[in-house]
Amino acid sequence: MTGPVTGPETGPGPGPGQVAGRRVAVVTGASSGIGAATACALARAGFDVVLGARRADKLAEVAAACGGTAVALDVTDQDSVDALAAGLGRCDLLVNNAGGALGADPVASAAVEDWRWMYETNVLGTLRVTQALLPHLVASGDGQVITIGSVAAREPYGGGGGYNAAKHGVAALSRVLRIELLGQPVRVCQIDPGMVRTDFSLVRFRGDRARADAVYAGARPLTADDVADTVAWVATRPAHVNVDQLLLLARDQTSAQVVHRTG
Ligand code: 8X3
Repeated sequence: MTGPVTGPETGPGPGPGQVAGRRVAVVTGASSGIGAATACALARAGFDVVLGARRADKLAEVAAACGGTAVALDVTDQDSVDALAAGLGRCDLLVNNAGGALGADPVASAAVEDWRWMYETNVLGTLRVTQALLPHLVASGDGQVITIGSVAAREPYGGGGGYNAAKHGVAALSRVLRIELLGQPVRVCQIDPGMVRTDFSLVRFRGDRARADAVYAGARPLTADDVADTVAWVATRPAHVNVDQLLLLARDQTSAQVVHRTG
């Protein structure tokens, strides 16, 4: 995931309507997991990558490993997002990856604060960054927004309440954006992964390692690199091709809670 960049020295050549020069990709939540792997995959694909996240030390490590630029970013803070946008000379691709789940409690007893955190990071965070970078994306002549959703954006499941609501919100935002940008030189894609082995479940279960491991027990989940590879594929289609929505599941998973396990 975080190996040195071995890809081309120059970015993908300018297509019709594209601004010349190396293309710039911004990845949020890039200090670990899918975000970190995506930043490195895009660097290998020839993008200049700007990595945003709150954890500065971890972020600097990942940025150094993939030859990108680390920028402290809190998607729940408008000033932080505005500073990111103001510091960019250009932006051709935005990968909205920051977000996550907190808790798996039933609706009857879930903490409103957990729901608020999920809504702030997933939905409003995506809204803030997208709004802030949209002028750059339009100006690039061939912009693209790729948002990391979830199978939870498509299927409700018991205990998924707050995360389901947040990811359904993200999905609505992404689809509406696609409609509203018709006629503009900006593609919009939502990639919905299922089970991916990252810190996602550890965060969700507040550091309970046994509970987090149980999510993946006996199955072969996707890796962060699998998702990153898909993001890079979407980002390198020709400018007239818009992959609108993509559900990405492990072979061992057919829906949110149907997983084949051995042992
Ligand atoms: C994570 C997938 O099924 O845990 O986005 O909600 S799930």
